[in-house]
Amino acid sequence: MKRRFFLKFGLSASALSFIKPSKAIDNLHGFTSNSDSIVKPIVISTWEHGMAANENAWDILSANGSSLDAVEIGVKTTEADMTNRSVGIGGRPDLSGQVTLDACIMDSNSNCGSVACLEGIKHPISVARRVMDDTPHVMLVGQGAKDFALSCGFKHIKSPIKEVKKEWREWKRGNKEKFKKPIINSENHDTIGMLALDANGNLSGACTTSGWGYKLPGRVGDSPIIGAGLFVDNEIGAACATGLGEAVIRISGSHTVVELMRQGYSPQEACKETVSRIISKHKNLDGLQVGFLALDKKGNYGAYSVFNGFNFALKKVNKSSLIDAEYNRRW
Ligand code: SD4
Repeated sequence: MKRRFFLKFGLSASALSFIKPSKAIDNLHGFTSNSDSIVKPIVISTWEHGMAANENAWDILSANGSSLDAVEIGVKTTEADMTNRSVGIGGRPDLSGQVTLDACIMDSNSNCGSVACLEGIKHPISVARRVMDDTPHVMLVGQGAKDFALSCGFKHIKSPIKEVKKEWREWKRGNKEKFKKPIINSENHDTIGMLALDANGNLSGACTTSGWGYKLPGRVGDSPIIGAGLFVDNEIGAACATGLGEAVIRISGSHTVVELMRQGYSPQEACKETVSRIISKHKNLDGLQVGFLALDKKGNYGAYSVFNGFNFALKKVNKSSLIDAEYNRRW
């Protein structure tokens, strides 16, 4: 039955790739909109914790600050929340009990910085920004990322925190097998990805996570990988991903969303088509939740996920809301 459904969907997914974008291409880069009005500033971010993160980002955006500062300050809110089990030091550890963090940031000039498998630093997003601002590199990992962070003055924080250690011990007792798929939407799916368009019309994005809970030590997900967990092209739009990173990496998810917008897809259509690609590449969708969020140059936004349950936070002038994303199927 499942296979039949997959075949059926596979067909509709490939058919979808031939659907013409709903709006006409109106310039050389293929950026499209039916309206000339631009909604800015605006910030959107993944999951409910995005509400608080957006508020802090908004403080920057509403004061004419840059989208780059806004997304960094915004996601730091979630990183600092020790009750959040999927972002920052309070996040779930790997199989060996160590919390390792992934983060990246990208600005309107296509500058980007990233850290992966970083341990013991409270704000990986700010380390990623320092990689971007202060080094000729894009990505630092593991001990190298940590040494760099310490050399920049970031303090080492002992992790895992007590509560996380306790939860890990309990998890280990109940999970004798070496490796387990995450439970959709209730485990491991709370990465914060944030996209902002500032008053000057410039886009930036940030993404930060502790990754797949109880992952194999050394595992890196999509979140610190430019093009997978996050991508920004200031001519077109920005996108970020949440969910099972392996599936996102396989199709360079966020880059795909932005490239579809370049072809004229709306942010919503681009997220939907990218989810279709993920679905068409996986025979078994068990545990495979992925959600995409996108924002274009005119402040249009969209989101779409494989399964129900994904939501995102939106903040613009006179509006702050949590929105349920559309999805392909019910979990
Ligand atoms: C990862 N994509 O490490 C991250 C996890 C995530 O919402 O997004 N959770 O695969």
